[in-house]
Amino acid sequence: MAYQPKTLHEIIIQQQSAFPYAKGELSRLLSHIAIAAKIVHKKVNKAGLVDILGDAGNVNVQGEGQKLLDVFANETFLRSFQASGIVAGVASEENENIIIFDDNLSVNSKYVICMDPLDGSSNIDVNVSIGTIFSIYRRISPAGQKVVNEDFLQPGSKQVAAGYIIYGSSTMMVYTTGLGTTGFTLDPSIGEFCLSTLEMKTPKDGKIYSINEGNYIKFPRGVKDFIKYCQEKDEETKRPWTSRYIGSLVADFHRNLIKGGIFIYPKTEQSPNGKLRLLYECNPIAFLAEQAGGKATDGLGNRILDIKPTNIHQRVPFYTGSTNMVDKAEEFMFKYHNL
Ligand code: P6P
Repeated sequence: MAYQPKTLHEIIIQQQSAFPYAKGELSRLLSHIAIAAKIVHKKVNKAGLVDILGDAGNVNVQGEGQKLLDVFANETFLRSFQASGIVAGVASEENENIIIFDDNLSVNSKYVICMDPLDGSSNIDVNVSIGTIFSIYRRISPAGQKVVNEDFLQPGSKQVAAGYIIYGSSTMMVYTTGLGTTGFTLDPSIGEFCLSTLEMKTPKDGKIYSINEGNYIKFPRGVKDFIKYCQEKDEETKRPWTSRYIGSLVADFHRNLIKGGIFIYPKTEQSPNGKLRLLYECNPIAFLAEQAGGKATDGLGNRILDIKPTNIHQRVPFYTGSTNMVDKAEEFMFKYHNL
């Protein structure tokens, strides 16, 4: 039978029918994201061949050196969002303040986006998988006016959609609109994201723990004890578990989503809120994790999606993945929490 892949567009339309009042704007927005993703895919895949590697020579709001590809990805997604006429503004990891689209179409549109245009960029020059992470909300300020910070400071539970693109051995787009977590793989021969898994489900248990053990001595006691727990021999829980950490959130999360596992970026004395950003790393990943049957908390029982943001770049300790593994890690954290 001829190759008849289900494309991203077909699935979006199919899922849109589950939203009786949807006018197709969210569907069109997801399609615009896919177009920008294909443009970034093309650049990332040529990174070693064209003059796009290395530093852009400036520093972003996080104080991190900006890579040429970071800047290219940020500009590509921003241009695509503005061209869509469906987005009123963007909070990007690469920009200190929110980006307001004040053209006639955009200022009347109802969606805002939080994004990390190219997460894991320190891995760009060594050919390790990197990713784009996005999170979509309905604005709360009235249409017709410029968006304001409050439009972006909504709890993650208010996301209407979220997802990531992982630029790896293949380029995949994984997203949710609240109807489960769905995965697509880019088929470069036809330039389309084609359905890989309609409902991605993460195992309740896993055998992979992902954490930067280089920071071990700075970890809270509960995290140190959990790491030791992972390394002890135990027939029933099939320990010792395997340590896998690539230093690219999207790649670490994607592996654990499929195989089962836990990803932890905890607080330390120096970084009391950890490193990962709530709006455009933790909230979208948490939405995807929960939609796939997993869990995402701050390590002390607070659901990531319930946290009310106060700053667009705020950080939060992040524990996500297989439900039973997150629960076990929290058991160790609670042992010392009120001491
Ligand atoms: P560390 C990449 O810079 C990133 O934001 C995430 O993609 C990744 O999980 C984390 O930082 C890695 O941080 O401190 O372990 O290098």
